[in-house]
Amino acid sequence: MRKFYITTPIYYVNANPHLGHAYTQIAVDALARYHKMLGEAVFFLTGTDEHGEKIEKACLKAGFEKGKEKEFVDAIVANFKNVWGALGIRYDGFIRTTDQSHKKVVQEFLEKMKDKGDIYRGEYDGWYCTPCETFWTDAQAENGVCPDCNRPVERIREKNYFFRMSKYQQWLIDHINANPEFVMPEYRKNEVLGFLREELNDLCISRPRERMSWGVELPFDRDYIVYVWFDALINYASGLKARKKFEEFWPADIHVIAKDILRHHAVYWPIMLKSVGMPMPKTIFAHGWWKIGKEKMSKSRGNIVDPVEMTGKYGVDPLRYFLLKTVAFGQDGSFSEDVLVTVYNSDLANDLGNLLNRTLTMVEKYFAGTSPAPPRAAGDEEQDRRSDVIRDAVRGLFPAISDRLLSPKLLLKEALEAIMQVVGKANKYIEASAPWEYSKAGNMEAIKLIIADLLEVLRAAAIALLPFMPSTARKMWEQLGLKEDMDTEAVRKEISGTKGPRDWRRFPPGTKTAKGEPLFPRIK
Ligand code: ME8
Repeated sequence: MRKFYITTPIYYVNANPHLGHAYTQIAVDALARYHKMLGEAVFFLTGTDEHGEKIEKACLKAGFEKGKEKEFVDAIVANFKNVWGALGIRYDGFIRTTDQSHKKVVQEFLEKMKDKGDIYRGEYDGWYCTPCETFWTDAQAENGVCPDCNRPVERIREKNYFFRMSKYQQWLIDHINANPEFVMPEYRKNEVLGFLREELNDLCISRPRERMSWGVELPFDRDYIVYVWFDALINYASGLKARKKFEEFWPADIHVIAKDILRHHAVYWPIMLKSVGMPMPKTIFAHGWWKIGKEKMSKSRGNIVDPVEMTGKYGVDPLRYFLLKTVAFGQDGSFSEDVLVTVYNSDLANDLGNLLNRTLTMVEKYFAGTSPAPPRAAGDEEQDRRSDVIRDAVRGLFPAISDRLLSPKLLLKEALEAIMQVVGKANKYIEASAPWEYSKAGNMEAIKLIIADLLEVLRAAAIALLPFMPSTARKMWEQLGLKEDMDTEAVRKEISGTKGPRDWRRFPPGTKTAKGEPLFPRIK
């Protein structure tokens, strides 16, 4: 059985999650669900990054004394888990960097690196950006601000431990060039190769305990705490080890992140793995940012959108759909509630919801709520031709989805577009076929053909939507009256898209349909 290991970043717990975090979760959830449907062994890891100066400060600011950090982070982690639950995120592992099992793995990594001669002691004299938890040189932090977030940096002069990254610079360049899918999308790969053109500095990987004590101790010097990014990146290994899944799932197939943490993932992380002799991830995929106007949505800017508030207003699946359908994965998007409402009304209420509603209304009207057996032909050549076009569209749907979702480009938007194109074609098919005219002319064969075709489209669309809008897909299935369990392997695996005659006419004739409430009532 093929295995598929996919991860999200582990988020800082200095505040509750916002829409940007929800975006990564939803995208990874959809991909993990898709791979599970294919019958692969899937592990989806997420979690929280709980150490470091930023969390320590947030904790003090929230009124918790030093030493009470765990109480503070426990409360926020509980909120993260609640939000993921509310958004229908089904992860397989949740790693917290405060887990004992994680700390142990971090220390093992450091011991190995030390043994290899990749760690040495020196003096750090440079800048530090606490919001980004990142060290910068004089040249990088020109004018005293962080080149990533533009906030003031702090001068740090302290004895510390360093990791010999420079030793691996050429190896990393060669690895990226030899593995074109290692950093995706391609424009991000070029960005990484761009910063690898400059000489790589060794990385400071510790903080003296008297300056910053909230973290994992260096195993070979208890006066020091591991640099929080070093601690955090190792979650991808410790998260599997804690669940005894390491042997089965290592290395990651895809680490999904946003572009703000590309350098940490595409430079530090591979070099750390190389140093300890572990296999490399296949792909590091950096998606774009959700912005408000031109500004990145972030806690510190205070321009955040609460995903739970959005789902309260519009529903979980519409939010999932909107986030994945309106922005190509990799690009930035500008969030606007007005656009969300427009997309909801046009795609979900008018196209998808309406197709289900119209079709089931016709099943009731013409066939007393029982699905007709498709006739061989409509007794009208033009109608037969239209029917063939719809058949081909449905047959092409699952292959189109696998082309897009199995592509290293992770074409989530395009996969949803493929589904919505078939839905759009089916709505047009109703207009072009005008069953009400056949009814007047007494051609019931044509009506049977049209309805059977539409039910076929809806059944396929429900399966195709499962990774993206799981509860909508189930509601569609229920209203279609389908008795097969959607969770059986036979049904779920249809999505893998082998072409052939069995892909068509899977809707059982004689099915009692169960038209219900509209899936997506229009929003005024
Ligand atoms: O960076 N648009 O944690 P973090 C899109 N702990 N995605 C966004 C976003 C936005 N406006 N804002 C946040 C950290 N994200 C580290 C990671 S991993 C070993 C350690 C998402 O809480 C996106 O996935 O700042 C981004 O990479 C992540 O949240 C950063 O979360």
